[in-house]
Amino acid sequence: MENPYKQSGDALHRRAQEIRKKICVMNSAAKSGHTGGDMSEADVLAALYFHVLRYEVQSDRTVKWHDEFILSKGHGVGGLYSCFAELGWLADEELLTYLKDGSRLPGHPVRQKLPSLVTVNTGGLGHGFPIAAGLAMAKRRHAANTEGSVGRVFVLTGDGELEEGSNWEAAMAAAHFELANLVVIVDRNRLQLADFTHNIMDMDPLDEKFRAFGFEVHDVNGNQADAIWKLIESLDYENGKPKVLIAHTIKGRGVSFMENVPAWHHKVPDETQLKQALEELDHA
Ligand SMILES: Cc1ncc(C[n+]2csc(CCOP(=O)(O)OP(=O)(O)O)c2C)c(N)n1
Ligand SMILES: [Mg+2]
Repeated sequence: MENPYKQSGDALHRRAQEIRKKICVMNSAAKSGHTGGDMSEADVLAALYFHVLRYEVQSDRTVKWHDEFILSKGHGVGGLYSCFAELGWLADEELLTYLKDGSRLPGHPVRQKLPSLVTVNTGGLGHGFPIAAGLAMAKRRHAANTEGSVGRVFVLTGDGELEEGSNWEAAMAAAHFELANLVVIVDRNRLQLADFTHNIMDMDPLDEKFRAFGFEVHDVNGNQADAIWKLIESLDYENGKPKVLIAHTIKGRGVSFMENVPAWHHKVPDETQLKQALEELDHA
């Protein structure tokens, strides 16, 4: 099974920008959402869904996954819904139901609302990575039992999220069980809810921490979709080592007045700001 798109270059970059435009429109309409974190992860999502992840859209429009993705930073669900809309799995009009009563699009990903699209319900930070480790182990066993190829598991965590101790228990286990098919991607935007991570809980040197836990560590420009898929395609998934990609990103990426501004964690654009945001995103 392959990725059905395998997009790269400008086409892939435009996907990320379209995802960002949808985020701005959706959050603005809902008058709520986590705009900054949605925007920082857009290139990672574009690289994964439009190039890396191996899946098949079946005739009944459900998706069969060979690889899996877990959005551990579940508050970044606006990015995920917008990516689903860019894939044609959700209509743009449905994005406007975000956070409304009865909508399939609540404020965190819910599998029961979007079966086959959402792998695991997240939102309480610190759970996606441990679940991803278990899933990576299950995929390896399944492949051994069926003599099939091993599916990979990708999990996106926030950098603030890594303050949750459960992540480090999962890291220890992932290395111990040699989960070479597990790829943790850290959205390293250096901001969390209210301030910069180094003011709240400094976690540098993050690379050395992961290395000490037994991970293979890679740094990547997390706002460059081509750099992300190229790195992922270059990895050895049979070397017994779980991987972490420290994806250096900018929170609010793509819109000048949102970038690196802590308040945009939970702010949404008003009408004038939305117009400017869409213009900037169209021209970059
Ligand atoms: C266990 C838990 N504690 C607190 C929160 C509230 N919360 C939502 S987002 C957030 C900040 C997350 O920062 P980070 O992981 O860096 O995400 P990003 O910068 O990508 O938005 C917090 C504390 C939560 N969702 N779960
Ligand atoms: Mg962050």
